[in-house]
Amino acid sequence: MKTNEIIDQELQYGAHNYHPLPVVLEEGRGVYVWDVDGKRYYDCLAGYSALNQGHCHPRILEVLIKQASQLTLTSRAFHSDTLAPYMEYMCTVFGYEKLLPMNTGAEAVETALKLARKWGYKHKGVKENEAIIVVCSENFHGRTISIISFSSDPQSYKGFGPYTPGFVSIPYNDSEALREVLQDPRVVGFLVEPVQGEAGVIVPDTGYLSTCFDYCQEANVLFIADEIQSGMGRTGKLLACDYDEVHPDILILGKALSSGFFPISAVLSSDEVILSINPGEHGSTFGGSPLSARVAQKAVEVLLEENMVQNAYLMGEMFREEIRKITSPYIKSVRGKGLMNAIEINAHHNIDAWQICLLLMEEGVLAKPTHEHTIRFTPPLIIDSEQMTEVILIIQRVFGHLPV
Ligand code: IF1
Repeated sequence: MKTNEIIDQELQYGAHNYHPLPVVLEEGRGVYVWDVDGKRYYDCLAGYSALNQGHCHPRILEVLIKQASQLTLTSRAFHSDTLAPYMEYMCTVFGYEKLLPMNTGAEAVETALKLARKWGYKHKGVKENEAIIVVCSENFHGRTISIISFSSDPQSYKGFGPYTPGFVSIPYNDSEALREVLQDPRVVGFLVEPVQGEAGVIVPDTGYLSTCFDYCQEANVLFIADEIQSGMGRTGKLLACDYDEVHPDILILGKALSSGFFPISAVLSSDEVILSINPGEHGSTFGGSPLSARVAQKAVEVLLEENMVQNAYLMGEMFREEIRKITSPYIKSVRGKGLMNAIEINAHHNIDAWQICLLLMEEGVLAKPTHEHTIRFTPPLIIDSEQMTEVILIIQRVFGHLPV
Protein backbone atom coordinates (compact mmCIF):
# COMPACT_ATOMS: atom_id res chain seq x y z
CA MET A 1 0.00 0.00 0.00
CA LYS A 2 1.35 3.43 -0.81
CA THR A 3 1.41 6.66 1.16
CA ASN A 4 -2.21 7.79 0.79
CA GLU A 5 -3.67 4.34 1.34
CA ILE A 6 -1.68 3.91 4.55
CA ILE A 7 -2.58 7.39 5.79
CA ASP A 8 -6.28 6.68 5.12
CA GLN A 9 -6.00 3.34 6.90
CA GLU A 10 -4.50 5.08 9.94
CA LEU A 11 -7.26 7.72 9.90
CA GLN A 12 -9.86 4.98 9.77
CA TYR A 13 -8.52 2.78 12.54
CA GLY A 14 -6.29 5.01 14.67
CA ALA A 15 -6.83 7.67 17.33
CA HIS A 16 -6.51 11.17 15.96
CA ASN A 17 -4.22 12.42 18.72
CA TYR A 18 -1.56 13.55 16.27
CA HIS A 19 -1.46 15.46 12.99
CA PRO A 20 1.58 13.94 11.24
CA LEU A 21 3.21 15.28 8.09
CA PRO A 22 1.89 13.35 5.02
CA VAL A 23 4.89 10.99 4.81
CA VAL A 24 4.98 7.24 5.52
CA LEU A 25 8.37 5.97 6.64
CA GLU A 26 9.53 2.40 6.34
CA GLU A 27 13.28 2.45 7.03
CA GLY A 28 15.77 4.40 9.12
CA ARG A 29 19.58 4.30 9.31
CA GLY A 30 21.82 6.90 10.94
CA VAL A 31 20.55 10.39 10.04
CA TYR A 32 18.41 9.10 7.16
CA VAL A 33 14.89 7.70 6.82
CA TRP A 34 13.20 6.38 3.68
CA ASP A 35 9.48 6.53 2.85
CA VAL A 36 7.41 3.77 1.23
CA ASP A 37 8.24 5.20 -2.21
CA GLY A 38 11.95 4.91 -1.52
CA LYS A 39 12.52 8.66 -1.09
CA ARG A 40 15.29 9.54 1.37
CA TYR A 41 15.05 12.27 4.00
CA TYR A 42 17.25 13.80 6.67
CA ASP A 43 15.43 13.11 9.93
CA CYS A 44 15.68 16.49 11.68
CA LEU A 45 13.25 15.52 14.42
CA ALA A 46 14.95 12.26 15.50
CA GLY A 47 11.99 10.99 17.46
CA TYR A 48 11.74 14.24 19.44
CA SER A 49 15.37 13.72 20.47
CA ALA A 50 15.05 9.99 21.26
CA LEU A 51 17.33 9.08 18.33
CA ASN A 52 20.45 11.04 19.31
CA GLN A 53 22.63 8.06 18.32
CA GLY A 54 20.86 7.82 14.94
CA HIS A 55 18.37 5.25 13.61
CA CYS A 56 19.14 1.58 14.30
CA HIS A 57 22.67 2.15 15.61
CA PRO A 58 24.48 -1.13 14.76
CA ARG A 59 26.32 -1.51 18.07
CA ILE A 60 23.15 -0.97 20.10
CA LEU A 61 21.13 -3.18 17.76
CA GLU A 62 23.70 -5.92 18.31
CA VAL A 63 23.24 -5.98 22.09
CA LEU A 64 19.47 -5.69 21.65
CA ILE A 65 19.38 -8.81 19.46
CA LYS A 66 21.75 -10.74 21.72
CA GLN A 67 19.88 -9.95 24.94
CA ALA A 68 16.47 -10.33 23.28
CA SER A 69 17.50 -13.88 22.32
CA GLN A 70 18.59 -14.64 25.89
CA LEU A 71 16.36 -12.96 28.51
CA THR A 72 14.10 -9.95 27.93
CA LEU A 73 12.15 -9.56 31.17
CA THR A 74 12.33 -10.94 34.71
CA SER A 75 10.18 -8.27 36.43
CA ARG A 76 11.81 -6.82 39.56
CA ALA A 77 10.44 -9.76 41.58
CA PHE A 78 13.78 -11.37 40.73
CA HIS A 79 17.30 -10.06 40.13
CA SER A 80 18.93 -10.21 36.72
CA ASP A 81 22.62 -10.22 35.73
CA THR A 82 22.33 -7.01 33.72
CA LEU A 83 20.55 -4.49 35.95
CA ALA A 84 23.13 -4.03 38.70
CA PRO A 85 26.08 -3.43 36.33
CA TYR A 86 23.92 -0.96 34.35
CA MET A 87 22.94 0.92 37.51
CA GLU A 88 26.57 1.13 38.67
CA TYR A 89 27.64 2.29 35.21
CA MET A 90 25.00 5.06 35.13
CA CYS A 91 25.71 6.22 38.69
CA THR A 92 29.41 6.43 37.84
CA VAL A 93 28.91 8.29 34.55
CA PHE A 94 26.41 10.82 35.93
CA GLY A 95 27.75 11.05 39.50
CA TYR A 96 24.90 9.74 41.64
CA GLU A 97 24.47 7.18 44.41
CA LYS A 98 21.39 5.38 43.09
CA LEU A 99 19.17 4.91 40.03
CA LEU A 100 15.47 4.05 39.80
CA PRO A 101 14.68 2.54 36.37
CA MET A 102 11.40 3.31 34.60
CA ASN A 103 10.11 3.28 30.98
CA THR A 104 8.58 6.43 29.53
CA GLY A 105 9.67 9.95 30.29
CA ALA A 106 6.36 10.77 31.95
CA GLU A 107 6.76 7.78 34.26
CA ALA A 108 10.20 9.01 35.26
CA VAL A 109 8.86 12.52 35.91
CA GLU A 110 6.04 11.05 38.04
CA THR A 111 8.66 9.01 39.89
CA ALA A 112 10.71 12.14 40.59
CA LEU A 113 7.60 13.92 41.90
CA LYS A 114 6.80 10.99 44.21
CA LEU A 115 10.42 10.88 45.44
CA ALA A 116 10.41 14.62 46.17
CA ARG A 117 7.17 14.38 48.12
CA LYS A 118 8.28 11.32 50.08
CA TRP A 119 11.64 12.95 50.80
CA GLY A 120 9.89 16.13 51.95
CA TYR A 121 7.74 14.25 54.45
CA LYS A 122 10.63 12.11 55.70
CA HIS A 123 13.57 14.53 55.67
CA LYS A 124 12.18 18.06 55.57
CA GLY A 125 9.34 17.57 58.05
CA VAL A 126 6.65 18.81 55.67
CA LYS A 127 3.19 17.82 56.89
CA GLU A 128 1.84 14.77 55.06
CA ASN A 129 -0.19 15.64 51.90
CA GLU A 130 0.90 19.30 52.02
CA ALA A 131 4.08 19.15 49.87
CA ILE A 132 4.39 21.72 47.12
CA ILE A 133 6.47 21.31 43.96
CA VAL A 134 7.38 24.40 41.95
CA VAL A 135 7.21 24.17 38.13
CA CYS A 136 7.72 26.66 35.28
CA SER A 137 5.07 28.04 32.98
CA GLU A 138 5.29 26.78 29.37
CA ASN A 139 6.67 23.51 30.74
CA PHE A 140 6.34 20.16 29.06
CA HIS A 141 6.95 17.08 31.20
CA GLY A 142 4.56 14.50 29.74
CA ARG A 143 0.89 13.62 29.33
CA THR A 144 -0.29 11.96 32.59
CA ILE A 145 -3.08 13.62 34.57
CA SER A 146 -0.75 14.81 37.34
CA ILE A 147 1.76 16.21 34.86
CA ILE A 148 -0.82 18.04 32.75
CA SER A 149 -2.27 19.34 36.04
CA PHE A 150 0.67 21.75 36.15
CA SER A 151 0.82 22.51 32.43
CA SER A 152 0.13 26.04 31.26
CA ASP A 153 -0.81 24.85 27.77
CA PRO A 154 -4.61 24.46 27.33
CA GLN A 155 -3.95 21.89 24.60
CA SER A 156 -2.32 19.73 27.28
CA TYR A 157 -4.77 20.21 30.17
CA LYS A 158 -8.17 21.38 28.88
CA GLY A 159 -10.92 18.83 29.33
CA PHE A 160 -8.83 16.49 31.48
CA GLY A 161 -9.77 17.83 34.95
CA PRO A 162 -10.07 17.53 37.88
CA TYR A 163 -6.40 18.29 38.38
CA THR A 164 -3.81 17.03 40.85
CA PRO A 165 -3.06 19.63 43.56
CA GLY A 166 0.32 20.51 45.11
CA PHE A 167 1.98 22.44 42.27
CA VAL A 168 2.87 26.13 41.94
CA SER A 169 3.89 27.62 38.60
CA ILE A 170 6.37 30.46 38.16
CA PRO A 171 7.72 32.14 35.02
CA TYR A 172 10.66 30.35 33.35
CA ASN A 173 14.07 32.02 33.37
CA ASP A 174 13.16 34.12 36.44
CA SER A 175 15.27 33.03 39.42
CA GLU A 176 13.87 35.78 41.67
CA ALA A 177 10.37 34.36 41.17
CA LEU A 178 11.75 31.06 42.43
CA ARG A 179 13.45 32.68 45.42
CA GLU A 180 10.11 34.26 46.36
CA VAL A 181 8.10 31.04 46.20
CA LEU A 182 10.78 29.07 48.09
CA GLN A 183 9.95 31.01 51.22
CA ASP A 184 7.04 28.62 51.65
CA PRO A 185 8.43 25.82 53.89
CA ARG A 186 6.10 23.29 52.23
CA VAL A 187 8.07 23.42 48.98
CA VAL A 188 9.99 20.15 48.51
CA GLY A 189 11.12 20.39 44.88
CA PHE A 190 11.68 22.61 41.83
CA LEU A 191 11.07 20.79 38.52
CA VAL A 192 12.66 22.47 35.50
CA GLU A 193 13.67 21.75 31.90
CA PRO A 194 17.23 23.12 31.51
CA VAL A 195 16.12 24.11 27.97
CA GLN A 196 12.36 24.18 27.35
CA GLY A 197 11.68 21.91 24.36
CA GLU A 198 8.00 21.96 23.48
CA ALA A 199 7.76 25.64 24.42
CA GLY A 200 9.91 26.19 21.34
CA VAL A 201 13.53 25.60 22.43
CA ILE A 202 13.65 28.34 25.07
CA VAL A 203 17.24 28.70 26.30
CA PRO A 204 17.44 30.42 29.70
CA ASP A 205 20.03 33.08 30.55
CA THR A 206 23.49 31.86 31.48
CA GLY A 207 23.51 31.41 35.25
CA TYR A 208 19.75 30.89 35.57
CA LEU A 209 20.13 27.21 36.43
CA SER A 210 23.01 27.76 38.88
CA THR A 211 21.19 30.62 40.64
CA CYS A 212 18.05 28.48 40.95
CA PHE A 213 20.15 25.59 42.23
CA ASP A 214 21.71 27.83 44.89
CA TYR A 215 18.29 29.11 45.99
CA CYS A 216 17.07 25.52 46.26
CA GLN A 217 20.08 24.56 48.36
CA GLU A 218 19.48 27.50 50.70
CA ALA A 219 15.79 26.54 51.07
CA ASN A 220 16.46 22.79 51.47
CA VAL A 221 14.47 22.10 48.26
CA LEU A 222 15.35 19.44 45.68
CA PHE A 223 16.48 20.79 42.29
CA ILE A 224 14.89 18.38 39.81
CA ALA A 225 16.22 18.55 36.21
CA ASP A 226 14.06 17.06 33.47
CA GLU A 227 16.82 16.24 30.95
CA ILE A 228 14.64 13.81 29.02
CA GLN A 229 14.96 15.93 25.88
CA SER A 230 17.91 18.23 26.67
CA GLY A 231 20.13 15.48 28.09
CA MET A 232 22.15 12.69 26.46
CA GLY A 233 24.35 15.16 24.60
CA ARG A 234 21.52 16.98 22.79
CA THR A 235 22.69 20.50 23.72
CA GLY A 236 26.40 19.89 23.09
CA LYS A 237 27.13 18.88 26.69
CA LEU A 238 26.29 15.53 28.25
CA LEU A 239 23.57 17.33 30.23
CA ALA A 240 22.26 20.84 29.59
CA CYS A 241 22.84 21.50 33.31
CA ASP A 242 26.56 21.13 32.60
CA TYR A 243 26.56 24.58 30.95
CA ASP A 244 25.91 26.08 34.39
CA GLU A 245 27.92 23.38 36.19
CA VAL A 246 24.79 22.36 38.10
CA HIS A 247 24.58 18.84 39.52
CA PRO A 248 20.80 18.33 39.97
CA ASP A 249 19.56 16.73 43.20
CA ILE A 250 17.32 14.57 41.02
CA LEU A 251 18.22 13.88 37.37
CA ILE A 252 15.56 12.57 34.99
CA LEU A 253 16.63 10.86 31.74
CA GLY A 254 14.59 9.26 28.93
CA LYS A 255 14.23 9.32 25.11
CA ALA A 256 17.81 8.83 23.82
CA LEU A 257 18.65 6.67 26.84
CA SER A 258 16.93 4.06 24.65
CA SER A 259 18.40 5.30 21.38
CA GLY A 260 14.89 4.99 19.97
CA PHE A 261 14.51 1.22 20.32
CA PHE A 262 11.79 1.18 23.02
CA PRO A 263 10.92 3.38 26.04
CA ILE A 264 13.67 3.50 28.68
CA SER A 265 13.89 6.17 31.38
CA ALA A 266 15.70 6.61 34.66
CA VAL A 267 15.75 8.76 37.78
CA LEU A 268 19.12 9.29 39.49
CA SER A 269 19.68 10.82 42.92
CA SER A 270 21.23 10.38 46.37
CA ASP A 271 20.68 7.52 48.80
CA GLU A 272 18.65 9.90 51.02
CA VAL A 273 16.22 10.70 48.21
CA ILE A 274 16.01 7.35 46.42
CA LEU A 275 15.75 5.33 49.65
CA SER A 276 12.77 7.43 50.78
CA ILE A 277 10.76 4.93 48.68
CA ASN A 278 10.63 1.49 50.30
CA PRO A 279 10.10 -1.94 48.69
CA GLY A 280 6.58 -2.26 47.32
CA GLU A 281 5.91 1.50 47.24
CA HIS A 282 6.74 2.14 43.59
CA GLY A 283 7.69 0.26 40.41
CA SER A 284 6.62 -0.93 36.96
CA THR A 285 6.48 -4.17 35.02
CA PHE A 286 9.24 -3.39 32.51
CA GLY A 287 11.30 -0.88 34.48
CA GLY A 288 14.85 -2.20 34.81
CA SER A 289 14.32 -5.19 32.49
CA PRO A 290 17.45 -7.07 31.35
CA LEU A 291 16.76 -5.88 27.80
CA SER A 292 16.44 -2.21 28.82
CA ALA A 293 19.52 -2.38 31.04
CA ARG A 294 21.70 -3.71 28.21
CA VAL A 295 20.31 -1.32 25.57
CA ALA A 296 20.51 1.77 27.81
CA GLN A 297 24.06 1.04 28.93
CA LYS A 298 25.19 0.59 25.32
CA ALA A 299 23.25 3.73 24.29
CA VAL A 300 25.32 5.77 26.77
CA GLU A 301 28.59 3.98 25.95
CA VAL A 302 28.14 4.64 22.23
CA LEU A 303 27.23 8.29 22.87
CA LEU A 304 30.48 8.80 24.79
CA GLU A 305 32.83 6.54 22.83
CA GLU A 306 31.79 7.94 19.44
CA ASN A 307 32.19 11.55 20.60
CA MET A 308 28.59 12.49 19.76
CA VAL A 309 28.37 15.18 22.44
CA GLN A 310 31.28 17.19 21.03
CA ASN A 311 29.92 16.68 17.53
CA ALA A 312 26.54 18.04 18.62
CA TYR A 313 28.29 21.15 19.94
CA LEU A 314 30.21 21.77 16.72
CA MET A 315 27.37 20.93 14.31
CA GLY A 316 25.01 23.10 16.33
CA GLU A 317 27.36 26.06 16.03
CA MET A 318 27.52 25.48 12.27
CA PHE A 319 23.73 25.23 11.97
CA ARG A 320 22.95 28.44 13.86
CA GLU A 321 25.75 30.40 12.19
CA GLU A 322 24.63 29.48 8.65
CA ILE A 323 20.87 29.74 9.22
CA ARG A 324 21.31 33.17 10.84
CA LYS A 325 22.87 34.32 7.55
CA ILE A 326 19.57 33.74 5.71
CA THR A 327 17.81 37.07 5.18
CA SER A 328 14.11 36.32 5.01
CA PRO A 329 10.95 38.05 6.25
CA TYR A 330 9.82 34.60 7.39
CA ILE A 331 12.62 34.15 9.90
CA LYS A 332 12.06 35.91 13.22
CA SER A 333 14.85 34.25 15.20
CA VAL A 334 17.13 31.22 15.31
CA ARG A 335 17.90 29.82 18.75
CA GLY A 336 19.21 26.79 20.50
CA LYS A 337 22.13 25.00 22.07
CA GLY A 338 24.08 22.18 20.49
CA LEU A 339 21.72 20.31 18.16
CA MET A 340 18.58 21.44 19.99
CA ASN A 341 17.59 24.30 17.70
CA ALA A 342 14.51 26.08 16.43
CA ILE A 343 13.62 28.67 13.80
CA GLU A 344 10.90 31.09 14.93
CA ILE A 345 8.72 31.89 11.91
CA ASN A 346 6.96 35.13 10.99
CA ALA A 347 3.79 33.93 9.27
CA HIS A 348 3.73 35.84 5.95
CA HIS A 349 1.42 35.66 2.95
CA ASN A 350 -0.36 33.07 5.17
CA ILE A 351 2.62 30.74 4.87
CA ASP A 352 3.24 29.38 8.38
CA ALA A 353 5.60 26.87 9.99
CA TRP A 354 3.47 23.93 8.86
CA GLN A 355 3.61 24.95 5.18
CA ILE A 356 7.35 25.46 5.45
CA CYS A 357 7.73 21.97 6.94
CA LEU A 358 5.79 20.59 3.94
CA LEU A 359 8.20 22.37 1.58
CA LEU A 360 11.19 21.08 3.56
CA MET A 361 9.73 17.58 3.29
CA GLU A 362 9.50 17.95 -0.50
CA GLU A 363 13.20 18.88 -0.50
CA GLY A 364 14.21 15.93 1.69
CA VAL A 365 14.30 17.33 5.22
CA LEU A 366 11.82 16.20 7.90
CA ALA A 367 11.16 18.69 10.67
CA LYS A 368 8.09 19.47 12.76
CA PRO A 369 6.55 22.70 14.00
CA THR A 370 5.96 23.14 17.71
CA HIS A 371 2.89 25.36 18.18
CA GLU A 372 2.25 27.20 14.95
CA HIS A 373 5.26 29.49 14.70
CA THR A 374 8.36 27.46 15.56
CA ILE A 375 10.16 24.77 13.59
CA ARG A 376 12.33 22.54 15.73
CA PHE A 377 15.51 21.05 14.25
CA THR A 378 16.89 18.18 16.33
CA PRO A 379 18.76 15.79 14.00
CA PRO A 380 20.69 12.80 15.35
CA LEU A 381 23.95 13.91 17.04
CA ILE A 382 25.94 11.81 14.55
CA ILE A 383 25.21 14.19 11.66
CA ASP A 384 28.53 15.11 9.98
CA SER A 385 29.52 18.41 8.40
CA GLU A 386 28.79 17.20 4.85
CA GLN A 387 25.27 16.13 5.85
CA MET A 388 24.73 19.32 7.87
CA THR A 389 25.86 21.36 4.86
CA GLU A 390 23.22 19.63 2.72
CA VAL A 391 20.51 20.21 5.34
CA ILE A 392 21.45 23.90 5.52
CA LEU A 393 21.40 24.18 1.71
CA ILE A 394 17.90 22.68 1.65
CA ILE A 395 16.69 25.14 4.32
CA GLN A 396 18.30 28.04 2.42
CA ARG A 397 16.63 26.87 -0.81
CA VAL A 398 13.18 26.58 0.77
CA PHE A 399 13.30 30.05 2.35
CA GLY A 400 14.83 31.45 -0.84
CA HIS A 401 11.84 30.28 -2.90
CA LEU A 402 9.14 31.68 -0.58
CA PRO A 403 7.16 34.68 -1.90
CA VAL A 404 8.57 37.86 -0.32
C1 IF1 B 1 4.06 14.12 22.72
C2 IF1 B 1 8.81 17.36 22.46
C3 IF1 B 1 6.65 17.28 23.54
C4 IF1 B 1 9.71 15.86 27.14
C5 IF1 B 1 10.25 16.30 28.37
C6 IF1 B 1 9.12 14.58 29.53
C7 IF1 B 1 8.57 14.10 28.35
C8 IF1 B 1 8.85 14.74 27.12
C9 IF1 B 1 11.18 17.51 28.42
C10 IF1 B 1 7.66 12.88 28.41
C11 IF1 B 1 8.25 14.22 25.86
C12 IF1 B 1 7.63 14.29 23.60
C13 IF1 B 1 6.25 13.76 23.84
C14 IF1 B 1 5.53 13.85 22.52
C15 IF1 B 1 6.18 14.99 21.75
C16 IF1 B 1 7.48 15.27 22.46
C17 IF1 B 1 7.58 16.66 22.88
F1 IF1 B 1 9.02 18.46 23.14
F2 IF1 B 1 9.80 16.51 22.66
F3 IF1 B 1 8.62 17.63 21.18
F4 IF1 B 1 5.48 16.86 23.59
F5 IF1 B 1 6.89 18.37 24.14
N1 IF1 B 1 9.94 15.66 29.53
N2 IF1 B 1 8.28 14.86 24.78
O1 IF1 B 1 10.01 16.52 25.98
O2 IF1 B 1 8.32 11.76 27.88
O3 IF1 B 1 6.43 10.20 28.29
O4 IF1 B 1 6.83 11.07 25.99
O5 IF1 B 1 8.46 9.47 27.00
O6 IF1 B 1 3.55 13.79 23.81
O7 IF1 B 1 3.44 14.66 21.81
P1 IF1 B 1 7.46 10.57 27.25
